[in-house]
Amino acid sequence: MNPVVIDAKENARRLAELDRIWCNEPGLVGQLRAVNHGTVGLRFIAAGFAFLLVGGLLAMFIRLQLAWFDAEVLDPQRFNQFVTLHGTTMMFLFAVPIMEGFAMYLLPKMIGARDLPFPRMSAFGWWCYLFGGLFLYSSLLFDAAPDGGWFMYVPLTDATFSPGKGPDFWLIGVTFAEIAAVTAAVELIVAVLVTRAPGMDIRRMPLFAWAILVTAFMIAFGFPPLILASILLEIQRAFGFVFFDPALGGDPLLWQHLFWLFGHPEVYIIFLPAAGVVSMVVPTFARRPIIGYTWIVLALVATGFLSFGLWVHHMFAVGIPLLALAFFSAASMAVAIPTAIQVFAWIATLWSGRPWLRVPMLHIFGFFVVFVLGGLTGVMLAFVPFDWQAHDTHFVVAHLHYVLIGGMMFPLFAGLYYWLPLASGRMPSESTSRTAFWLVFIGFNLTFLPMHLTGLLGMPRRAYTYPEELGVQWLNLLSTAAGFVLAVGIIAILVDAALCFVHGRRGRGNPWRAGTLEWAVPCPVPNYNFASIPVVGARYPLWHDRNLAARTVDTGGLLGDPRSGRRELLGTGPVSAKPEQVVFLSSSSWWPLVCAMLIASMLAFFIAGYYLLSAACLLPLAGGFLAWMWTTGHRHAPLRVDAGSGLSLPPQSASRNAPGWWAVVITMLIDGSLFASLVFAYFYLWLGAGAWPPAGTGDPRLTWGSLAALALLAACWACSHFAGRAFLGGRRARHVPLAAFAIATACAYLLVYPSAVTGLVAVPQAHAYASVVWILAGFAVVHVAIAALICGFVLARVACGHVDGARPLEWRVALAFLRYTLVQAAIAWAVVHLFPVVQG
Ligand SMILES: [Cu+2]
Repeated sequence: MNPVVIDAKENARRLAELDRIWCNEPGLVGQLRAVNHGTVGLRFIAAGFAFLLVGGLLAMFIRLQLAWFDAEVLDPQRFNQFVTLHGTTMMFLFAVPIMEGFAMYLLPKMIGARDLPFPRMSAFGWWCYLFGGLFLYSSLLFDAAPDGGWFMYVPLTDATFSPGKGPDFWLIGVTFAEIAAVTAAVELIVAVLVTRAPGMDIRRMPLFAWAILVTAFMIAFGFPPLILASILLEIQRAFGFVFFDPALGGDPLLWQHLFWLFGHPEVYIIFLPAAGVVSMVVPTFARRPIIGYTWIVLALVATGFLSFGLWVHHMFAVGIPLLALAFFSAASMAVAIPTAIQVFAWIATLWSGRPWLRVPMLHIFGFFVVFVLGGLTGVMLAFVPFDWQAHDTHFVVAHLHYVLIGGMMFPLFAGLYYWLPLASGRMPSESTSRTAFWLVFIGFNLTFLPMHLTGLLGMPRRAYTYPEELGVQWLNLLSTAAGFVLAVGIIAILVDAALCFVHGRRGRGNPWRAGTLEWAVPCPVPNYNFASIPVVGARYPLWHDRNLAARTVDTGGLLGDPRSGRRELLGTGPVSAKPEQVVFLSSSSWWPLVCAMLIASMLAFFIAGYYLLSAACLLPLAGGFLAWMWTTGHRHAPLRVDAGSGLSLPPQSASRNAPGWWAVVITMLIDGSLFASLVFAYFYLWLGAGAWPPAGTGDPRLTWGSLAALALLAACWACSHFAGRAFLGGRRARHVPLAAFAIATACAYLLVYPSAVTGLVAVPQAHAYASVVWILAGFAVVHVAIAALICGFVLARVACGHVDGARPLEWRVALAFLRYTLVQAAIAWAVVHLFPVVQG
């Protein structure tokens, strides 16, 4: 892979052509259609900070109300609404999306890629996030803001105790915004796996990329339980199903389990990217490679696993068996170990380097102090007796703010100041940024340190006021006053960062003399990042090879010649990072916005109670997605593409490790986690139920209808299997009818199965058993329907000549998804029809 020498005139022509291919279209229309990772990433960051300001404003009202006993700044209901919206905003609309924004903006630059592998999906995710957030806040306009807490515990939030629309706004708005988290998870995992620069094998990946990889997997397994819980609760509220109603076999604790199955990993979903930022900033300012790279990677992975075993520590007070308490208590303490490993590695790196105390480093020191304090109170709370003592007091409020603000916000600001010169091409003001840091640091500690004390003195959390006898009013007044100092500091940082884009001193690229690849892009950053894809030979490529940055503006290397006229990405092997494929990306498009708007109208109709209108939106939505898929990528790519430097590679449609293939694998993991949560719900309810199935549904489980449905699933599998073999063998005359027959059997299943289930449990509202059986069956039916639709789509693609035996990507994707849904439907069948028979 030797670069070719290009003369200056040709180089300039190629750079201009690259710019033409990768730039957004001009004007407002161009902004609405933009899909570039730089644009979308900055949008995520901007929207995240906007939501931070709104959530912070709510916090200021809360603090004013608590400043003195018996204050009447907010009435109790408003107080609950503000507490709910504050928590929800910070968790769902600020902490997670903004880190995804950082990842979307930085990751491709860091791993030497030109864009993320699914640019339209990133744009779509951003619109969903924005609309979801606006949904949540629009509840204030209808005077129907949710007030059940950010954890939305039932029965407080069911139709009996919250008859208004508040919980609906929460459940639907948050789930809508979650689409962004899930799509970003798919996108970021695939980007890290197959679009790294040649030579960046897994031992050379930047630690931020590792952190994002682990985080994205955690999102893939952690968010589905919450999404499922939200869907179940919304179905209970809208249609009277009874998953959480103990009078009819349901269990309110099911909500708590599902919620914290998400909620605890969520803490690490927020913390790990921040830890990744720290691992990038520390070596630069210590001016030496990080110490303990492998240990940090292992710690990240270990944290990812351990964090899923901890959810019950949020439920120590609800009445859990003692053995389980002991296990979750020990696990909660164990998670301190991988975190401590990372902290030691950072400190060791600083110790053995020559630390350079600029503003990003100040925030890192703030992080060390605050996060270690928060970690200590976390270990205290992991002791069950102490947890019982401090439960639902302001001690917990103090702990969680120390962990989350210490663990996330200080690293976030460190990263903001660290990468600001990269994004803006300018330097922030040193004096303003230092002052702002001290305001934040002092304001934060004076706000939350006293809360440990007020909590131990017995001040309950989530209560809108407290009695004078508690004697905590002076401490609360201090907290409130300091809270405003903190707010001023944060606003100062955001204003400073925004002004930097306009008034900052013009810098050269790489002002901190960092060693990682994102600093190799020229300044200002071109839309295509790298004129030719860099080849990496070390963990800190810019320290290893001093000419690398200069070479990235030369078009003599990989993908330097934009002769296809399309957006191209280099695909590499997941472990070795050897070049494997040329990935053709989509450019600007209306479809992400159109699809997000269709979903928004569907959900708006649903909240308003117009269920038929809402269902009617499904048809245009499916059309929108099909049109999107039809116009994706490069439909006539040749079988070999000249990638420059004498390298000829297949396009993604002919490659084994195509991004689309990995995307469907990850999507199946996410969907499988959703399905597993549902099966968990079934068995959880079974464990708590007296009779399962309850009296009155005692028909034989193995009806003819249900057996026929199973037979149809098997027939569909067999046909698709033989169709797949015929397709790869190029025997089209056999493959098309077989595939069509597979689709036909799937459609027959869709007709037969619902009636078989109706025969088993007629009324879903009668009992939790009936409710959960209906959802399991519905889940299988919807999935098989989608799989059939996708298979039909691919058959149409085959007919148009976009897909064939030599370029089988879409066929492989459709077949994998079909088989996955068939297995899933068979498992659902076994749970619904076989399990009651087996357990007698
Ligand atoms: Cu936790």
